[in-house]
Amino acid sequence: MAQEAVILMNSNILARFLEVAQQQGDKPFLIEDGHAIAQFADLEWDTARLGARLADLGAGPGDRIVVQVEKSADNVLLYLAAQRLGMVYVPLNTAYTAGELAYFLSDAEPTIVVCRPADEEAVRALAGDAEVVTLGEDGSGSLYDDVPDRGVYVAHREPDDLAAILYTSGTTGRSKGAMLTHGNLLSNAETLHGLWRWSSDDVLIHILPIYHVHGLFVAIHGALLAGATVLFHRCFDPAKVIAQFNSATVLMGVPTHYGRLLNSPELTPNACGQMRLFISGSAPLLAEVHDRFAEVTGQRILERYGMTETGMITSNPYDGERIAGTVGYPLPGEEVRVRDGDADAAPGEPGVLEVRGPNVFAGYWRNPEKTAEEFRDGGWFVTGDIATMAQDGRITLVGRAKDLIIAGGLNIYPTEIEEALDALPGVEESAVIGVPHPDLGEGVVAVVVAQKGAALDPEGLLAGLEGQLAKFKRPRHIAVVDSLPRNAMGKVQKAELRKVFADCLRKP
Ligand code: MCA
Ligand code: AMP
Repeated sequence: MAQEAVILMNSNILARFLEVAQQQGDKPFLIEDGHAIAQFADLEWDTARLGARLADLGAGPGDRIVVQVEKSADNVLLYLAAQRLGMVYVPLNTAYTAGELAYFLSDAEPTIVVCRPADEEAVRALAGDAEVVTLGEDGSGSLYDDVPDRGVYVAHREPDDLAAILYTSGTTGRSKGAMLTHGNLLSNAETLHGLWRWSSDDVLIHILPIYHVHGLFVAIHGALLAGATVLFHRCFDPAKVIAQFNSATVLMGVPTHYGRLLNSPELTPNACGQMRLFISGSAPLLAEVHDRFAEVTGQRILERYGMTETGMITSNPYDGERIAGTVGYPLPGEEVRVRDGDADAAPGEPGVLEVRGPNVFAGYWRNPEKTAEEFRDGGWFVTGDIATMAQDGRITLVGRAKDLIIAGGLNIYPTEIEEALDALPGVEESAVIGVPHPDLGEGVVAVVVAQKGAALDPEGLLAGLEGQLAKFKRPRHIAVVDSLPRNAMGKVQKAELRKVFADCLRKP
């Protein structure tokens, strides 16, 4: 009886998922190319054994596990096994270079690092005392060596215990690790479960990477909490996705995905079959894309807004009007305010959006100064997004207080690229901006000034960045100019540069 009471009170998010999984009989959890690659009925034992493997590697509750591997069913199981053991999961973009990885490893101080087999040597050189194991996209690698024939129990976790650290860049300084608790993740998943009417009859088409909040938490958690089957895609092929609209019900993507779907001849009024919900987020969805999608398919995309630090914050309504260019209403249980200085902005007037609620993270890992900077009294987290709130509470994002580029749903901080460029020989200074890109929404442009007497060319500069920055951060256009425009205070006028270079990526 005492044992049962402890299990009931366990706030480990995996305990909740396993309860749901137990009710799904022999239904598949993940299907890829028509084949079941994971079953709900196997989740208990598979995660128990893999959890035991992690325990054998010396890990326990609260220890970090850094994971930089390709998307696969084993990667999903590894995530769940880490939760089972009460570990803190730290997923990394597969595009990060060794230089970027070195920082994450030194900051997170993991007990275990899981990397791609081809990266093993380089990772070992950076991993210090951590155990390094490998996982290939076909399930190969040393992680699965010596998986014991015994399992571990689901570790007891309190709502405030950490479940994950997700690194997010900032306008200044190095990336910060956003600490997300079991309570954060479960509350957001439960809210979205009700709001978007998830049920065990749903079938989710999963096209996102599983190292960000969008693909891992919003999508995978949504399916696990509902007991919904996932059609698993490792990369995005619009024709393959459209072909599944007859057997699926929900799709989540970034605006680039919807732009590419619209450019596919396969997307026709009859193509949408069983689909009941198309969700977009992570970057602004152009009204034109929203309207064209509705014209072609008869369905209005539901746009929502969120952040790594907070999970989802607002959503257009399921039943009410989904208005293009707006991100809808604050989620139930969360409070949102739009501030102009120290006061609430008037309805319809722009200000910085702040949010408070059970979804808001526990702060930045080992960085109390940054945490303090981004919170106001009373637990309000300052998002850095500029928004308006209509009289009825509907939110429209109108800009960003932070110097941030979002390309294909991925955040890119100009400072990081400027610092890398400025360190190259012959560079006096640089300014990095985002300009409209037809596929990615925004694309990176670098404007560079050469030191006196130095000759710079774009190819040489790109070659200089090779291996330093993940490829998605590399400028798609580099202009070498005599000087940067500055205002009276000497500050570079990026708005001016954005105007000058507005059209340079229109034809990729
Ligand atoms: C790939 N490349 C990119 C991007 N993606 N460049 C800029 N921005 C990008 N987003 C580059 C690669 O480096 C490569 O360069 C070339 O494009 C082709 O790479 P490939 O992998 O084939 O690209 P793709 O398949 O066309 O990928 C585009 C994509 C992908 C499907 C839009 O970027 C993607 O999955 N984006 C979603 C990211 C996401 O999940 N964001 C959520 C985080 P080269 O040819 O030189 O090698 S935000 C979040 O979680 C918050 C909470 C929220 O609100 O959701
Ligand atoms: P990240 O730091 O990766 O979590 O990205 C969060 C940022 O993505 C937010 O602060 C917004 O600037 C942006 N974002 C997320 N969803 C939307 C959306 N629907 N429309 C516009 N921007 C969005």
